[in-house]
Amino acid sequence: MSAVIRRKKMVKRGVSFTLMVVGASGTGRTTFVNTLCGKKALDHMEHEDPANAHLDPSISITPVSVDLDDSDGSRVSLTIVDTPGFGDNVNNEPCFNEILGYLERQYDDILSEETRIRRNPRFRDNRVHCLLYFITPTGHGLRELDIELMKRLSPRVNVIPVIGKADSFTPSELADMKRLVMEDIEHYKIPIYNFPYDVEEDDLETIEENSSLRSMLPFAIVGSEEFFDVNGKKIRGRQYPWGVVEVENSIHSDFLTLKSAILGSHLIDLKEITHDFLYENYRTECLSKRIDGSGPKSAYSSAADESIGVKEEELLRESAKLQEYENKMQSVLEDQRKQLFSRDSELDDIESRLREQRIADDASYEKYRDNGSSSNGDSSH
Ligand SMILES: Nc1nc2c(ncn2[C@@H]2O[C@H](COP(=O)(O)OP(=O)(O)OP(=O)(O)O)[C@@H](O)[C@H]2O)c(=O)[nH]1
Ligand SMILES: [Mg+2]
Repeated sequence: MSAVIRRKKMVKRGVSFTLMVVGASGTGRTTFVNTLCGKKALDHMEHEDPANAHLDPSISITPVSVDLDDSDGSRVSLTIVDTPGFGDNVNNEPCFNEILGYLERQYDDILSEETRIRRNPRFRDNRVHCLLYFITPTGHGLRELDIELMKRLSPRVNVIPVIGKADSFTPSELADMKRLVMEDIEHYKIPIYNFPYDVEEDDLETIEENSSLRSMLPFAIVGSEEFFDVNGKKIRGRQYPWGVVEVENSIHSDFLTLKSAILGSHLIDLKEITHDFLYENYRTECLSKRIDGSGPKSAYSSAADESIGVKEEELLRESAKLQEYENKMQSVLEDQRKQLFSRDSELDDIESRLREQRIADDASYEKYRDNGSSSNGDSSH
């Protein structure tokens, strides 16, 4: 089945997709999500002091699900995973680990589900199919923090870099920023999702579409939760004294291109890469760690241990059942033996009574015979 037909079928039925947004505090993640969903899917964090936003203990990773119906009748059941924004000059390790840990836990869940003897029919696959990384709009390419985080996350998830609040750049600044970011990504060999294509195998349309999307990386995003009147039309945008930046206008931002790529044309590809490549790599890593016995207790080993545990439990249950059956049979045998024993003693009784009877009968017969012979003798005289 061609990818296009499969995509159409899945989109018609309503396809599920999980998107994660990651970036420094205040880069516009929440605004973007609400723009993408066309409604207030997420609330903005209320930070007492924005400088300490990343330290807020109440921030935890909680996925939110939204059903998106497109005008063409397709439906996407979208799960959004917003992550805590991190800051500068502080220890970002807990925040990084939390994000990476979340991604890996979803793989662990699949691993243990795959090795279970009895599958859970209500199991939910929560793997993240795409991660939008909000680069801090500094104008100077990537910061060390951005490089480190993208490098660590890319082996686990399809990372698409975006520049949030892109309206803070002039067009030439934005072009420079995009170029610097891509140079850094290449230089540090960060394996982002770059709309892969194969010149030998893919059709011309796919090659053109993907190379055009690749040339737009990182996508320049403008988000807004407000609408304004532009030439009599209600437009989602950001109002400035000199005019309105229109979110869905491709001259003003790449928002619409990104939206139609992740929720439409490349949705299936992102899901397939997640399953066939990223998850498969994770599985292999866990498996080889288990065989070597090296490294920390891997997710696979815990999945396999769990599976062994389940098998042991089942064996124990079976053996308890057998023991119960054996006990039952023993008591049936015992009953039958008792019955046989009591019949034996009944037979003995009858036998001894018969024997006594016969002795008594013999005695009376002899008495009778003796009496008979003496009376005969008398008559002969
Ligand atoms: N200029 C401009 N400002 C934006 C844009 N998107 C969001 N903002 C503003 O930036 C501020 C932070 O936006 P949020 O969406 O809350 O950012 P966040 O990344 O979710 O922030 P935290 O969750 O607090 O880390 C808000 O004042 C937004 O109005 C944008 O595209 N352009
Ligand atoms: Mg937010």
